[in-house]
Amino acid sequence: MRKLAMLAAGVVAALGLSFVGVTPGEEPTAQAQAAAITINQFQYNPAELAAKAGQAITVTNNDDFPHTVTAKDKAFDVTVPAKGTATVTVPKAGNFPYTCSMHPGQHNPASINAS
Ligand SMILES: [Cu+2]
Repeated sequence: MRKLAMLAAGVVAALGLSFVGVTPGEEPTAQAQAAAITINQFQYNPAELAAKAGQAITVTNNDDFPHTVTAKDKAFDVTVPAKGTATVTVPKAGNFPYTCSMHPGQHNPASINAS
């Protein structure tokens, strides 16, 4: 009987710990929302992306050939392999129009607005 009581206490303690682990205030909701760009048939989507300066932006290329995400002012210049992904980081706040250096003029106008 004493063993059973100790076992029950252990279960309660374990449950108590797990409840502490899921306290809403401890969830990482304060972090910046994930930012992402998808390239489909030469189209950057979304055409205008809001992000934070320094935030990692995942770019997914669904096309069969590589593209780039190249800021007009060269603040960033990333090649995204065919059927692959790359990460763009905007170094500072501001509005950064960008295009693809491999197919200039063939992509939709796009920009990242970093705050
Ligand atoms: Cu391109």
